[in-house]
Amino acid sequence: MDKEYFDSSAAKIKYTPFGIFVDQAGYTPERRKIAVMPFEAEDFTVCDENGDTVFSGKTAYFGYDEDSGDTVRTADFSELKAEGIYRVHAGGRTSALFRIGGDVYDKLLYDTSKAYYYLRCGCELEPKYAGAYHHKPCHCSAASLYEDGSITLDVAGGWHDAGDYGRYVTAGAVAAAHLLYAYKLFPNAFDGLKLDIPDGGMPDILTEIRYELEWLLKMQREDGGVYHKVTTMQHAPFIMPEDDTVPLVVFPVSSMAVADFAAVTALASGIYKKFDKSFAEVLYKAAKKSVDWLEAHPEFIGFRNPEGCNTGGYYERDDNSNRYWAYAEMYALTGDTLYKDKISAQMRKNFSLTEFGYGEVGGLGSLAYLLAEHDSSDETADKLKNAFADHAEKLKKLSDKCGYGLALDRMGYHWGSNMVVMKNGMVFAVNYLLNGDEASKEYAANQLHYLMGKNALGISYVSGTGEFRVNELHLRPAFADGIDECIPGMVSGGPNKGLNDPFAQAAIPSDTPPMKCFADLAASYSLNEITIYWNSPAVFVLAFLK
Ligand code: 9MR
Ligand code: ZN
Repeated sequence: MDKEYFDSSAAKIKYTPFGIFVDQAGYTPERRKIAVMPFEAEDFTVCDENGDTVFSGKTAYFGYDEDSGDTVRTADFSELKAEGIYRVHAGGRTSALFRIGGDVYDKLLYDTSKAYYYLRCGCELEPKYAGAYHHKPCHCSAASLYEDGSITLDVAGGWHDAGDYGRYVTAGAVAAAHLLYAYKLFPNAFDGLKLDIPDGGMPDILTEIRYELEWLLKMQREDGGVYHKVTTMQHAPFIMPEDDTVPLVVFPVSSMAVADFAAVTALASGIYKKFDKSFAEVLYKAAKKSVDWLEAHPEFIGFRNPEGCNTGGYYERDDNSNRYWAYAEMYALTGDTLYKDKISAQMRKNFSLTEFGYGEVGGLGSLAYLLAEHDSSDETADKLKNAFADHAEKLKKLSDKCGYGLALDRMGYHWGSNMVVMKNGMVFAVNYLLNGDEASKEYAANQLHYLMGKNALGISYVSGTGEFRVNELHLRPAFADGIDECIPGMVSGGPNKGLNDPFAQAAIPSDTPPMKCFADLAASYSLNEITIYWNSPAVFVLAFLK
């Protein structure tokens, strides 16, 4: 892709100047604090901003860590609770700066949430809200139907999906759902959170999610079918969004899109009721229409990119988890036991009940069911709670055998592995909330620590936070705007053992251990892209930990 843009950057990979790896966003005072070092050293110290030693201790030998190929030691300074700015030192090496404080997640939650505003499509990003990253309205022209080019639709709005300018219903519904659940479960994290976006008369996070919901509503057909995506036929070059003016195409309905749409609009209806009754009603009617469409169309209608189109496919092999999620949200919203039967029927099919992915959405359905009213003898509820508990126990084992505390199995180091990392954080958070498992809280924090720098490359995978952090993200406006500092709050896809693009292959030897299969290169879409559904599980985990 666009090789000429990137040739110059391929040699520019930066490696961390630090030898000891910590969470560069910092630690809240009560949380465990463990630095990791891939070298021999018996003693370590923690120094404050003035270089004064405030803590000293002995390192612990962990041993060989398979995923990184490192033999590591850990330095536990959990007892240090005083607010301040610090570095860890050992064996002549140091860590990046980090903070201890009750408010360490404030900026990160702000940034990762504000990221959605920067991804808005179909409106101007005003300097007042976007600062240096402002740009003119983009992708506002009418789009034509792939199936009949003479029919045009207004589908302006929503968020750009990722580094590209496509807008995809399943991806958008799932990202919005992660954010809506973050709000629903942890409202205190958002009630006072001002995102510096146009005011919508409700908590800013809900205003921002509404921007996506309004677009989703435009993607629904009169009969309840929902179009799979709207994109150009080919990905745009690395230009600003307003300069991407080739025709927009609306692609056919898929049953995954219909189901995810029904689910997220039902979920949203329940949440927005408190702030805007008529919007909640619009959402409910839309959800109902699509869930009825699902009933009328029991067969799976998948999606394949037609010839000549190279934008995202978001293929799925079946729609089992999607339909489950839709019925569960309708049940949660209406209490109608009709949906309970449909949920049971769906549960007899084969899919995970605890996944929070963009394709496998069973975990969202389970969450909907568990948060809905049901009596204490409800067997389905027990089954779902146990499924989350089992999932969390498996993840704990993985975390315990990783030198960096990461709960990722080998298969997890694929394209967008950081989504898996944060989804695992979500499973821990849910297990804490629904099963009262205290230990899950610390495990969830550990997944965030990894994301923020406690990893084999010592890099913070979120733009704008951390002394050594990603900055060359595969994100069209961030490349085209000519501004050195990347738009903040963007979660990079992260290590990908598959090295699925030529730039990754050129930069990284194929025998590299999975946790090190990463480079901060704008060219590499399989390592360093961003997406709306990689940010959203991070927002969820941050809201939980805050
Ligand atoms: O996130 C998707 C990743 O899991 C897949 O491996 C990859 C290849 O199919 O596609 C990713 O999704 C991309 C989408 O199709 C278009 N927008 C950018 C997404 C991230 O690269
Ligand atoms: Zn746009």
